[in-house]
Amino acid sequence: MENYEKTLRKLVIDLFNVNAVKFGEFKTKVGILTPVYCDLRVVVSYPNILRVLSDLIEEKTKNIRYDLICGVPYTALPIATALSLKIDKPMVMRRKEKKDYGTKKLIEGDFNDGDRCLIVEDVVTSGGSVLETCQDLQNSGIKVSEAVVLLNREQGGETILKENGINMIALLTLSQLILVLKEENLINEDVYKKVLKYIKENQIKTKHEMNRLKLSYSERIKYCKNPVSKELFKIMDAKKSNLCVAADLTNATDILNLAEEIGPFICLLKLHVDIIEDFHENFIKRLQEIASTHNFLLFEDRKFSDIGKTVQNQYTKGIYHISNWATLITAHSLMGNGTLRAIEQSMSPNKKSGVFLLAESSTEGLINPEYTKATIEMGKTHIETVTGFVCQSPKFLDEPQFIQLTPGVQINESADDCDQRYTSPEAAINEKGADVVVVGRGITKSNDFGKIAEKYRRLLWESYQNRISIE
Ligand code: BMP
Repeated sequence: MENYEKTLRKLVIDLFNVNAVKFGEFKTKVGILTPVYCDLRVVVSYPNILRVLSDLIEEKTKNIRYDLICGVPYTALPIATALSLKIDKPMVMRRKEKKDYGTKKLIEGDFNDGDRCLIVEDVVTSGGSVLETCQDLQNSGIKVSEAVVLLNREQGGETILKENGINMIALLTLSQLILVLKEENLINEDVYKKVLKYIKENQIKTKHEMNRLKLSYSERIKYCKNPVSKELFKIMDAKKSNLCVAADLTNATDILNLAEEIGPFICLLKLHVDIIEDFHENFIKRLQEIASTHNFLLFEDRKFSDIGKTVQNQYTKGIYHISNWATLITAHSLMGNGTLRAIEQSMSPNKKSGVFLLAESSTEGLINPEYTKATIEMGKTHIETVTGFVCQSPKFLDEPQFIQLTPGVQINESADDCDQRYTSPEAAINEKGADVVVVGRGITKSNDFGKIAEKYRRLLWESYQNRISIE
């Protein structure tokens, strides 16, 4: 084809002139405002544009081998038809609404099992419509691995299609299109910048990005809105530790000795401060020094669960003054949003703080999947406060910014005599979806805290590395 670039440029101007690309403020399907709207339906009225489109597609796909063409219904159907006529290759058509009478075919037209099909689409944002069409074609025995599109909105669709085995070829990207329009003085600098900003800020998350279980801790930092989550991920990455030790001892000196010994191997030290028989402020001061020396965070497992006002008093007052020293705390969701709001109001402005919401228990209690899901939904409405969830299963939480904390882990035991159930370190990470694992008596009952903590750290870290490396 003679001068592909020149033809493409003219196409952009024509699309602008027939209002197939508009600038202003438009609401997208999912309710967000976009400064650019591309509606290619109108090209059906312009045979000259259809002709140019088929020329450009022919040129762009000349190295691809295929037997059939299929347009994604409806807008791309005339484009696919124009291409089919131009290059003399047969088309098939996907039914958007399945017939409930007659043959119930998904795909209309003549084809053979194993035929290779080129998908034609007008605009790709998330790639969803292309994928639906591919699925029906594949279910009918047709092979699909290539899609040609007029406009790539550059919001992640290309990667999503790639994840699903489809190679996308675009005549134009949205940034190329607006550059031409700016150079032709059809849009001003301000509109141009607004669209670029929109593209950058509205990237659709791919399956990989949405799956916390497949991302490394350091990759997840950028998604975190709670400052403690960020800090915790950094510590975990730096120390190669996803181990939280439950220091459930009742003597302050014993806890300090334990903390000294296990300090190098943990990312969190979890306390039940109200079981300590000789609690005093110096104990907290010393613990903070050890935490700072060994770079771990202090975590009070108070499981706040009263009305907001009482929670505020429990969190900030009494003899423990938890809010002064605990970087992390736990809370129940059963009293509703008020608990989190009360905690937020009482958090010290000079210190990073975060909350783990209890979504599931390691014992067989009354918590059911509905409760777990509702707890996670509640947490998502407090993204700046919630670090993550105490949970036992990988199926409830995808979002990479939240950390799953899983207690009930021991190498040797499977239960205690009070309904606690244990799983192995490997299963906690790989089967239960834990990001940070809580080990209590598995370490505190041993006679060499440091040695056994290092063993748990190594097993947990290796399991995590295994989890993210397996496709
Ligand atoms: P151990 O490993 O010794 O069983 O200790 C587990 C720790 O985790 C305890 O401090 C307990 O309060 C806490 N925990 C739990 O075991 N299951 C849960 O569902 C939630 C917890 O906080």
